[in-house]
Amino acid sequence: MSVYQHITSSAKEGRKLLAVLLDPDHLHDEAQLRETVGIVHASGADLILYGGSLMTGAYFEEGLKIIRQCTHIPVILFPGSAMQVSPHADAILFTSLISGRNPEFLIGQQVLAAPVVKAAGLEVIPTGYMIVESGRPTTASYVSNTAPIPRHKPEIAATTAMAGEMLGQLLIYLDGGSGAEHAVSSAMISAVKSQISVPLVVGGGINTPEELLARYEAGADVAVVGTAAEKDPFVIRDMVCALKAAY
Ligand code: 1GP
Repeated sequence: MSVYQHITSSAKEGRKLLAVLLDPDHLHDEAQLRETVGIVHASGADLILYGGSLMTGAYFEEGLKIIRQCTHIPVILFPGSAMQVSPHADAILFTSLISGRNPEFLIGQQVLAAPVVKAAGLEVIPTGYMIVESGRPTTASYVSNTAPIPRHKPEIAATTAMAGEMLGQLLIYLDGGSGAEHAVSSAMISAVKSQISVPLVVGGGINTPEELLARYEAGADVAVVGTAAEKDPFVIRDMVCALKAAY
């Protein structure tokens, strides 16, 4: 089964998925990365996303190989730029930043990445990526030089997601950005979910099992947790417990 089939069949059956985002810029100590991945693996998380908005170190490929040694959880690249492509992953979120109006992140980086992605033989998951204002500027919004969707405008998010699906995107990713002060609101998640038929991914600022369940309740099919897992990987164990008890 492909990674995308796994996501769609889970969404159809109402099985919520938990994805852990590992950022090579933050986890560049080998011992720490091995320990984190070991805990994520033992916790029973469903997916690993790998990538970041910046790439300050040269640790990308090395880190990916270590993750593969430590777990069989599918690894999906979540690249901040065309530089973050590797054959050592299972799939790639081939994102277009549809909430923004910066051609570089709508199509520019994708043109540069396309031949590399093809040569890598990765499973490609076309993804409509939307950044949502979350209380303070995030790296994703700053680096992409785009205005996030206003937090209290669910209708803008919903119509943007509709357009993304009509353009052929197979996933919609609503992201408050890494370390978001406020996670994407339930109102926005349910507004988007009501207008699309492809699976919905939600991330940014989800730090507790309660915040996680609220995102699923509102309509997220996949929730992404990064910063909280970097601070304390055991939070993933607590989140998986809460998820299993609720669904
Ligand atoms: C960021 O959605 C991810 O792109 C995860 O965000 O680091 O806030 O969990 P956090």
